[in-house]
Amino acid sequence: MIGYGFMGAAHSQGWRVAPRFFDLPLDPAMQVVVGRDATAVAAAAGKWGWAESATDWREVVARDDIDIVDIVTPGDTHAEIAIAALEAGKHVLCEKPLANTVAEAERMADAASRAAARGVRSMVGFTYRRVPATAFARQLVAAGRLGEIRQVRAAYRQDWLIDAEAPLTWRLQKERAGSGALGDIGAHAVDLAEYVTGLRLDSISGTVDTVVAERPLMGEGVGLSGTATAERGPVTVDDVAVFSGRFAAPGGGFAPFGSFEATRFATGRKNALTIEVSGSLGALAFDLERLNELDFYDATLPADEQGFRTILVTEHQHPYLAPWWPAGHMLGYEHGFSHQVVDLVTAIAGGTEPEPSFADGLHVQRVLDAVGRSSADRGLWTAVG
Ligand code: SOE
Repeated sequence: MIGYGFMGAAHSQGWRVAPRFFDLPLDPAMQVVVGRDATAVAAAAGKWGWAESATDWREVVARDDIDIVDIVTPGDTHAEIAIAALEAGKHVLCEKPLANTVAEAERMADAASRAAARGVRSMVGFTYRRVPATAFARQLVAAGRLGEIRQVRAAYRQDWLIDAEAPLTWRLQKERAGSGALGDIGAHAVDLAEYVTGLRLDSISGTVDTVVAERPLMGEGVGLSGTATAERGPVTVDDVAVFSGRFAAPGGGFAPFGSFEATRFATGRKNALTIEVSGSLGALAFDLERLNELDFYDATLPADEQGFRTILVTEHQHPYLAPWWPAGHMLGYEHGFSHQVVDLVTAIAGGTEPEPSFADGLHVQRVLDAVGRSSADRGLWTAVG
């Protein structure tokens, strides 16, 4: 695993726990975690259960005893590490968003395609596809229970930046993160909307902006928080993104509408990834802050029986649930990372292409890029490249 911050902790939990609950066809060994600070990454290895720690990712990627490279670094290093690992014949799991630019994502998708021809697999870490409720939502849509999809509303709302004195972390610096709320959490909203509905966005009209233009520079500390210093620096990414989209018309019929929001200034919303899908026969609604529940509306019921009802998605019949607990005992944010390990290891063992692929990640990058281009041009409707 390359990196050891917040996602490093979440991925470590997934690698360690998945083989203990799921009968995996291969047994992943948590061999080495890599970071620039030798002392800090050695401590991370001890804390999260990695056999070794190292500071040179190129040396680790070249090792014969390494089969999978899990990239959990900020986006500015995804392309270099992923392409080197794929060319070294290693399977790659890369955190979202795939890259900081479309050009980088195109090079990564190309490397992944060439590697796949040699049986080397790759996946992007959009873990919210692996929440049982969203996987079940996709099943309901695919089974036709919503009929023709007309509208999709997806938002990812957080509020960890409403304090203007919160420090300038790497997520607020374009050269490290590529974009702000748009790429960090807007990417999740786009991927989830397309995963649940099976639709693909092909045009965008949007606007992005920065609410707080400069912040205190970081002292020690990593990740989302950290301590502030007296010096200040510019925020070079978006804080809020709002955009509309049209999905490619399935079967040449009506091109469904999409409404999207990604913000770190939604006061009171801590990790509210929400989606609502409106169809001709029904609707569904999900909120990550209530991740064991899926609200479902069946418009085919007699009028006096209609209404949104909450399905508790904890039955063994539901996706991913069987190896865990009895109904009603609930799963959490961390379980999606175990499910990600299950799906990746199963695909590697079975010789199939994991999803979402780097090509899927490139498509999301093109959607994000279209939002930025539209915003720079008065919100003009812009094709997804
Ligand atoms: C911060 O916005 C963050 O950690 C994202 O980077 C993650 O992708 C998301 O899952 C939770 O929030």
